[in-house]
Amino acid sequence: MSRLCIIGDVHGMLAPLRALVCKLDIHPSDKLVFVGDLIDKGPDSIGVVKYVESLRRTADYEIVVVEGNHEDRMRRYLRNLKLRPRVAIEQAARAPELEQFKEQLASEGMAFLDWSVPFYRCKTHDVLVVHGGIPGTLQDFPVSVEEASALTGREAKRIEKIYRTRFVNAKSGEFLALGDQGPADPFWAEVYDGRFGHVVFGHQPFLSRPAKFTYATGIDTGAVHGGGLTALTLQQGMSPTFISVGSERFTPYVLDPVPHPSN
Ligand SMILES: [Mn+2]
Repeated sequence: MSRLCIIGDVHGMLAPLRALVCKLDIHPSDKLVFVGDLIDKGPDSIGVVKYVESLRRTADYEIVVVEGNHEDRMRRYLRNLKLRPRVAIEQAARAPELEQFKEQLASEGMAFLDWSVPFYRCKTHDVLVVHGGIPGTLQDFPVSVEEASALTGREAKRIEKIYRTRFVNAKSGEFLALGDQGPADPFWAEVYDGRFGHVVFGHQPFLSRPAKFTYATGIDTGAVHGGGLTALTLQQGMSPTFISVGSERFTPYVLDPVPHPSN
């Protein structure tokens, strides 16, 4: 029976990633999916990308990388360099790691951004994998990655919120930028009604153990903050299983923690 293995935010933590892939013992009929944010914050982003690319070339199972807000930021930077160089210069001034990482990618000849996808829907296991979350105002979800890539303007902007949704407006369900939330505004997964199926997501670290909501599961256990790296494995007819490995703290945990759902 095939398994779907979904790995949380790696953020340049190569050693835990290698250990977790080893522990997962992935078979040819399985599929390995990343929730995004392979890069930034941690010690070895380029090492992680190299490892994932080499797995993709050599492993006998399929690998999918869903983009996180950090991949999205890199992609925007590369696009701006071509189309709006002045904006790219401003971006690089704020975040010098962008230019450095671009150079590293180029010298390694790596193109993971060309094959990463904005989301992943698995019919067999009936889940939708996104990096961040689903704002309550999102009424339709693209049926395919192709449909999503063809979106422009407002429609594209609306769907791009899935990379970075955390809190949503208590009344309207609208996306709130980090820091704009008030005490009454819920974390998106607390109020998500399951309209696009069960969602597996990263982005928001739930230190040391994954978070199970009614229609969503958060699997970023904060590898880069010392909380370990976690995979969720799904297999038909079996209960979902979490498999984790420990990690050393590289970056302190500074976000407002979201309370764990009671389960
Ligand atoms: Mn993220």
